[in-house]
Amino acid sequence: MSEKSFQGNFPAPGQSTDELAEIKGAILAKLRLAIGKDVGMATRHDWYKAAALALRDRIVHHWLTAEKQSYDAGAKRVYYLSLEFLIGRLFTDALNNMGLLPVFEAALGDLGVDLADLRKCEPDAALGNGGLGRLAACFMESMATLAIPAIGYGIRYDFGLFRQIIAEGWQQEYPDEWLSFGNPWELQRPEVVYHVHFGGSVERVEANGRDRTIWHPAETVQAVAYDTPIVGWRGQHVNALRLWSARSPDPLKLDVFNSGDYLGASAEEARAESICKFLYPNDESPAGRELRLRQEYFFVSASLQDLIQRHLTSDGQLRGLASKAAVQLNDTHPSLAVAELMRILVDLHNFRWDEAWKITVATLSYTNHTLLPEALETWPVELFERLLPRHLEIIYRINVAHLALADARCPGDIDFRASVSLIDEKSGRRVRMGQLAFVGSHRINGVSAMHSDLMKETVFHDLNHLYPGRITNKTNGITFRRWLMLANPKLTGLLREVCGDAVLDDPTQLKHLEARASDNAFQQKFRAVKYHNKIALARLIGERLNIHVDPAALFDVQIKRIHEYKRQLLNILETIALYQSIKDDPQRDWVPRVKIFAGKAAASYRYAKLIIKLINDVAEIVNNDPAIGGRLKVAFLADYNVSLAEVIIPAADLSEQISTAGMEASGTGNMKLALNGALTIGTLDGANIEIRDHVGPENIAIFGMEAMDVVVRRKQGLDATDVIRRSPKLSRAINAIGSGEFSPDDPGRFASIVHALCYLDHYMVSADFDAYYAAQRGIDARWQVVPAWTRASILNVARMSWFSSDRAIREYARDIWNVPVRGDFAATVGSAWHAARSDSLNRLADSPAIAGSLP
Ligand code: 26V
Repeated sequence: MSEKSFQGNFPAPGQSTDELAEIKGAILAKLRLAIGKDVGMATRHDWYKAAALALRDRIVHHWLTAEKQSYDAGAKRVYYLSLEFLIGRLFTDALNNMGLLPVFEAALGDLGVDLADLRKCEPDAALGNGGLGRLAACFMESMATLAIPAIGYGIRYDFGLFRQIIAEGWQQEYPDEWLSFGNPWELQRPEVVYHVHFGGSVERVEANGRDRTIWHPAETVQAVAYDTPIVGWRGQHVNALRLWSARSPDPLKLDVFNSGDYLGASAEEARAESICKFLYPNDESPAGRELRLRQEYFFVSASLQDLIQRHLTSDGQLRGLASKAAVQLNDTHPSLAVAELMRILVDLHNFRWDEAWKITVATLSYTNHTLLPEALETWPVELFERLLPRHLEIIYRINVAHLALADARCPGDIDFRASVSLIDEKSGRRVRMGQLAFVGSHRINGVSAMHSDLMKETVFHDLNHLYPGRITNKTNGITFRRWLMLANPKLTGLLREVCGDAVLDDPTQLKHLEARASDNAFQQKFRAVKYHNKIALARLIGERLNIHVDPAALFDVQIKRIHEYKRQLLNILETIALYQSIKDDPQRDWVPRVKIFAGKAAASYRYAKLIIKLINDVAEIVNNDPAIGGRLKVAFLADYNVSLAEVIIPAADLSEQISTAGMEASGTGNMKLALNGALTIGTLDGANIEIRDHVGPENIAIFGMEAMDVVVRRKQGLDATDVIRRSPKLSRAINAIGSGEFSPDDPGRFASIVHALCYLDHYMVSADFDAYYAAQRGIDARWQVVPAWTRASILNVARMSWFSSDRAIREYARDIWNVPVRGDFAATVGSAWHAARSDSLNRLADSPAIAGSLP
């Protein structure tokens, strides 16, 4: 490192020389004192860590101030309980929110280090499966932005969601060792440790004329806290994401150890630590997976102990808990909170049952994220009894009162009683976590208008009758800081030109774009931004897959978990039909398309893995067929994660949201893509419906069966042979798959897919094919009229502001949590704050490609 670069050049505009020098000094100090390297020895990764630690210091100052303020004010706090937080990378997110991106970039530049390069050293934190986990991450950022005092509680998994590698077209899974290089964001809190108990027996004793229950557990595990600061937009407020790690309270079992049995001594430790070893995938029903139930109780117990201790420290008693704490259950995974809070209040703090129940219900609320029957959590009573005997008793007692209410509401109605009961008596005796969460919560929300309506009509129909008014809708949202500003800095720059800097604080300012939607000069600039982003994605596809794609082609994107109901199969069938049509008529002016897929299949979900193989087999044939002149390309990008999404989404022209109607609770990728100017082709499902309402029916392509049609058709039977006979394109595409055209090495490979399409079309792939194919040709026609397409794309951006997670969180705060939120920033923070930042963002965007997660 030369002497000259230490002196630096000019500070970035808006940053003082003092600040620049201070940041440089801080990074160098971290490199020496925290990493133990000097400049000459430092690797890129060392620099990343040093910079991250220097940034963390600055965040921590704000964190402590925010913490003290809310504590002093006795403010109500939100506790967001979630087994998943799909965070991605934090470095540029935190820099951006702190307003420190330009000065860090300049400081690092002076030190001879490229910030864009460092960004790639950070592994994606993939502590989630998909939508539910990413929503939790967006919500954490919005709660910090709105200055809501909040803590996110979850598990610090040693391994996140598996890494996906595609080998000869097949998915292979590898462990995600995201912590192997350390994690500069987290602060271990060795003093924050709770005991979590399992098993044993329950004893009834009488004391002071009252019956008391004592649980004598057989096993104890310690939960140790690790805090990650989550900084809100403009850095004014910081909240903690507190993740629990498990360890044994008696790691070496001294008596065993002294006897020389070292292996036996560490067995208990291994058993305790297994709780936080890995994240469970969304595959078959979790029933029978004891470790998953242990994870659920482990994090619920530690989190409730933590929040109760905090409450007692400030308020001294638990009577007013609900006025100071709002506990949000992210799906049913934390449902045990209902029984655990009752246990704490009744067994440990001597509350009367009825009073404890009032406190519990007033404190808890529950978000439902899916109606898929196979995804609704239940646990065998026998397992519950063995692992959590006292909790099972409590659940039984809750059920007695609850069923008495049911009997009073619908006397003699056995079916009603069975449907609302916390215990399912039909398929072996099982505890129903959805019913438990519902009964123990004052509000239950769905995640899109349609989903909330369906909750009332289907799964929770009878509970809604019994507790009317509890179900409410809170349509999902996404954080615009990550999904617009950071992912698409060029578009952000353009939006600032048109809407003013206020758009950074107030997304409704996007409406000013509308006036420019048909303006030719603006359209050109808008298209140039999209083209720039498409070049970056084309480069990535070239580097990773060795497939050459033309950035001028229509980029057609389907990125999400692979699941039958999301219907990647429908998309690939249409791809095959289009391929066949181009071959039939090569002279026509076909719109060049690139079909881009990404997504992971659960490791045990064989059919989903076969769909991945089919996509890759089709890609192999289509991409190498000279007869179609490169007008159709298929690219499956491996290892879909948050960072990959940040590259794909800004480059998309067309967003595939084609789930079987009634099956996608909301979707949030649909929002990210529309916000970045992709037109949606989709079914009337989840939040697609609200997206249509906002962007206007003329700016979205809706096709296919509606939720009611699906119900009716399923009742009629699922045989699709008639549909196929009537659709020459579909039958030809299915025949091509069935005859081994795409799998000459193994012609029977996709026989199960062909069979499902013909005879068990549960997901309506065959039934919706013709409508989908026609909608796609409609897209082709629209694409060819460039000004009209651009206008629709601009109007999508202009009209998506409502889908900000800030809006969603404001609604939760007002309707469910009863906590105040900070008003608009324009009023509270100077608007010149970010004057210099877009340059830095643009430079980041120009950096070649994302690096894969670290090994
Ligand atoms: C769970 C399971 C478990 C068993 C078999 C297959 C399967 C498939 C899906 C799921 C969903 C788990 C919950 C979830 O992630 N839901 C998603 O939540 C998002 C945020 O609310 C929402 O946007 C998605 O539509 C919804 O699928």
